Amino acid sequence: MTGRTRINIYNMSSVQFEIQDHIAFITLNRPDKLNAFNREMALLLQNRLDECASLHEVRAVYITGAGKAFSAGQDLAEVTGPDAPGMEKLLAEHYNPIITRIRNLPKPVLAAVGGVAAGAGANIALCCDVVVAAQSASFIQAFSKIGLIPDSGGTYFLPRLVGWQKASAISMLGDKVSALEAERMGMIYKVYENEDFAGASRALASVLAQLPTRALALTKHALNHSSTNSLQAQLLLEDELQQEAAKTKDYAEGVNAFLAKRPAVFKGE
Ligand code: T3D
Repeated sequence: MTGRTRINIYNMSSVQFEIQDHIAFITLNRPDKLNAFNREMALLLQNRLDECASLHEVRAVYITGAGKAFSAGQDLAEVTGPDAPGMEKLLAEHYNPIITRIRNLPKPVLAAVGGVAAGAGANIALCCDVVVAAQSASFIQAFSKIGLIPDSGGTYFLPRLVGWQKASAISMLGDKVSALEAERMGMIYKVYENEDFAGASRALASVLAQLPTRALALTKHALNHSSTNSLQAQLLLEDELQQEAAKTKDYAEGVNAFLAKRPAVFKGE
C-alpha cells in the first residue's frame, strides 16, 4: 500500500475513519449533539483505535470532531430512563477503555480541538500525546455542574499538565478555559488561528507520521511511567527502551542521514 492510498470506511457513522499518507483520521461525528458520546460512538471509537494499533501503515492518529465542537462528553439524554447504561457501565465499558487505548497505542495520537471539549470530551482530548486547538475552542470540566467528578483520566492528567491548584480550581468551578489560556497554562501544546487550524493541525500530524514511529512509541511508553516511577526506575526504563530504539532501522537511517548531511527518511521500522 502506498503512502498516498486513501481508505474511506464508515463515513456515514458516528465515528468517521479514513487513512491518508500514514495518518488515521478519526472524526467524532454527531455534530447536532456537539459530538456527545452515546454507547455506539464510544464502542466505535474503541474499534477504530484498535485498527490504528494493528494497521502497519498507520503511523499517526488524528482525532477531531465534526462541526463546531470536539465533543460535549457523555450524551446526557442517554443517562436517564429505564435503558440507561448506569455509571459503572459508562466508565468500565466506554471511557476507561478509550483512555487506556489512547495511552497504550504505540503511535502518536494528536487531538485537534476545533470547538468546545467538555466533560469526558475534554479529557479524551487531554490524554492524547499532542493537543492543539483552534483559537475559538475551549475546554470545560463540566462534571461539577451536574454533580459528578472529573472522569476519563481528568484527575490524573489535569494536575500533571497544569499543576495541582489550577487543576483543582478548574475541576471544581467547571470554568470554560479558552484555547489561549489552555496553551498558556500548559494544558495543550499549541493554538492556531481559526482559519489556519485545519491545515496546520493536519500538517503537524503529517510531521508526526514521518518521524521514527517506534522511537515515538518508546518515548510514549517512557512518559506513561514517568510520573509513578522513582528516578532510578525511570533511568533503568530509559536504558531498556533506548536499547530497543537502537535496534530499529530508523535509528540506523537517522545516524547515516546525519553523517551524510541529508534529510532522514524514516519508515517506522
Ligand atoms: O452519568 C453520566 O453523566 C456519566 C458521564 C460522565 C462523562 C461526562 O462526560 S459528564 C459531562 C457531560 N457533559 C456535559 O455536562 C456538557 C453539557 N453541555 C454543555 O454544557 C453545553 O452544551 C456546552 C458548554 C458543551 C456547549 O454549549 P453551547 O451553548 O455551545 O451549545 P448548546 O446549545 O448547549 O448545545 C447544542 C446542542 O447540543 C443542544 O441540543 P439542541 O437543544 O440544539 O437540540 C444540546 O442539548 C446538545 N448537547 C450539548 N451537550 C450535550 C448535548 N446533548 C446531549 N448530551 C450532551 N452532553
